[in-house]
Amino acid sequence: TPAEPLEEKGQVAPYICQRRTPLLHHNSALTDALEIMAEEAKFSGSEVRSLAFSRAASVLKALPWKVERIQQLHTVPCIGEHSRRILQEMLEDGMSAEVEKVRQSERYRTMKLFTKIFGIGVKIASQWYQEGLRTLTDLQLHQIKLNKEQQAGLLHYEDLNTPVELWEAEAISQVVRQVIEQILPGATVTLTGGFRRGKPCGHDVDLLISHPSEGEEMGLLPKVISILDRQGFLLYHSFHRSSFLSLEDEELWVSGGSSTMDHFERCLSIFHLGDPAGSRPGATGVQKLGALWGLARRPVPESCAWVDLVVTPSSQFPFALLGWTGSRNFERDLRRFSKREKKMTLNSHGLYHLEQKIFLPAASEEEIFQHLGLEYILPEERNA
Ligand code: 8DG
Ligand code: MN
Ligand code: MN
Repeated sequence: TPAEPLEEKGQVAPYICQRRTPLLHHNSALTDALEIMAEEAKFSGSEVRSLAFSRAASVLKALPWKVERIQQLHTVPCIGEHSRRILQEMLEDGMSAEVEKVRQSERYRTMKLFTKIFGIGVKIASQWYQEGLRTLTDLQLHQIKLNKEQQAGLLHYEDLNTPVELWEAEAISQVVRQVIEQILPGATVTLTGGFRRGKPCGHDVDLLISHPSEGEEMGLLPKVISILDRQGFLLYHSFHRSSFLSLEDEELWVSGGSSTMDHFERCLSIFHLGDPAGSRPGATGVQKLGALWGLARRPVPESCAWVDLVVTPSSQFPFALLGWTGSRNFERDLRRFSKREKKMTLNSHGLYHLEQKIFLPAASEEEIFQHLGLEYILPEERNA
């Protein structure tokens, strides 16, 4: 039986996956403040505190009205004491001294700078901070050791931290589509991640690749990457297993024991985009794509973006689509809801009933929501 839409009863549902969270909402000043606190908590190594602030921000994004007084939040779930205190400050004074102090702090600013280098997490960043490092130049001066991914992240720091626009994401999808069409006709390339949720820009491009007949997609990724690389589109790439899986999950979800390249389902790459002057957003779709093709052969990188390429067999496609569309907050609660409320394990490979010990197949995202007894939430409503 499908769940009742809670919002019709004037209540706000406790799980993010039971709520509709639009991209544009009525409480940005408040959610920005809470998200800074969430980030700061993460920087200090407190995941739990970070999650609490993040959940409080998410619930405010789902409210179809602007919060004016703290009393209005009386029946709204997921707002802890600390969040409430900050919201009260914001509502009464128009700003929160605590949030401002964080925003200005040297530690917060430095941690933000360092964690924006791809592959640098909180642990390494705070180590550097403790050693007295403060700028990207400091990293070079101290000849800090970095792995290949981090080096690429640092080398292209400015470009990679410049948001990717929708038209660029679409042009990249089109390039990948054309390459794949040569190797495996009928294969599909779907733009997922934030762009599928209606965001006009993002930090990367998430592409999901599949083929309607199961098994055809095997071994596709290395071939695609090698062609893209040969054509000069890639500044960097590395293959990964689909993460998010614990070792025991791995046995459950990933069949076939081959550990060859064929088994890598994901490739993280930096795509070369050409210079901004040659690829103006005003141009038509074909012109843009042409500019992209033409400029990509230039020797000097002018602009680039992270591209996440993921391959999925068709039977897992709806699960991968749901898993890679995000947002991260939405995904986290979807999995938490499945486990806690339905005794099911959900990931981007499938849905498993822990008590009945069966996999629940699905031909669409809608069917996955049905299995979970949840009302369907459109991608545009998953911006938690
Ligand atoms: P943005 O890039 O526009 O800033 O936002 P986004 O598209 O929502 O964020 P993202 O970091 O690109 O993540 C998109 C979704 O992909 C997110 O819901 C989580 C999911 N995801 C990863 N890494 C992995 C992974 O290794 N395995 C699986 N299954 N999902 C992943 O980001
Ligand atoms: Mn993304
Ligand atoms: Mn991504």
